[in-house]
Amino acid sequence: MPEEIKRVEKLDEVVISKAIIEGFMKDFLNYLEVDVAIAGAGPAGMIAGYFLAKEGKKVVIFERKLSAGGGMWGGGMMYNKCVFQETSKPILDEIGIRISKYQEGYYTTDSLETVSCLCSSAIKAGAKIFNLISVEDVMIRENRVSGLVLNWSAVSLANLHVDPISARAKYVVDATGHDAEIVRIITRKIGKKLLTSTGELLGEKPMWAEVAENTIVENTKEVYPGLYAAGMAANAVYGGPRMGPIFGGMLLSGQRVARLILDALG
Ligand code: 48F
Repeated sequence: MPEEIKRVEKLDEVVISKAIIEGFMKDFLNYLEVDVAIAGAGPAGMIAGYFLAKEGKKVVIFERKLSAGGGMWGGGMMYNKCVFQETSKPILDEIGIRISKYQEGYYTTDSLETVSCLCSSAIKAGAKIFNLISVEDVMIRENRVSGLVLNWSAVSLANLHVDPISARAKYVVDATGHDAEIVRIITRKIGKKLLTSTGELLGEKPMWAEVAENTIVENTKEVYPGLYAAGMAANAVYGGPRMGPIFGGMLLSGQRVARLILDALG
């Protein structure tokens, strides 16, 4: 005898729609005023969100794309493995990402497992990720970044003329990767006012994994009052090289930015 299939008494499409809209609006309204707003849900942004939320801070991450994870999904040249070095192992262990030792000092992970664990850990720690939303500008008050200006990514994709809305934050993190999009907005609109040697964005240098993986952590700092750069954006701002498909520096940079902001928040 086949098992009896349990039937749900009633399913109303409009109730389903209301559940989505009301649930989303509740979240969205709640996260328009936060301790930390992060642009970009790549590895650096998500791990920063994880460490900040873990300490009880109210954190929101806005991600332009449908999926979080940035440049991690494809490993190196679409071979879906990520490489990590020894120093990043404690973070991988904390997040519960399984690692394989390749040789002394080199570990590999499955890139899909890595992204999903980072994303799930950040969210479970309390960071809220909104996907499909692009940061298109910043708010500045008294020479300090005080929030992000947001629009649906679909608006720019469709080239629509639609005004954005704004979210206020005590601190903002540019974790947008190679393009350092939020820092570029400052240079474009405010001029040579960055906390770099020239006041300008110094630009990413050619591939050199060993140097890049160290400088990325040093370069993770305040770029303009109220605005920090993390991940590849930090090397782009301070003239560090790229490192290719080794990802430990991204996690260490995300952890460092969280520590710096936790100190600043007091
Ligand atoms: O590019 P991405 O993964 O940056 P990351 O965290 O890590 C870099 C590595 O993936 C890799 C590397 C390692 O060797 O060099 O590239 O520094 O993630 C950046 C995320 O930010 C989103 C973008 O879609 C991606 O998911 N993003 C970029 N600009 C915006 C944005 C924006 N203006 N608003 C919202 N999200």
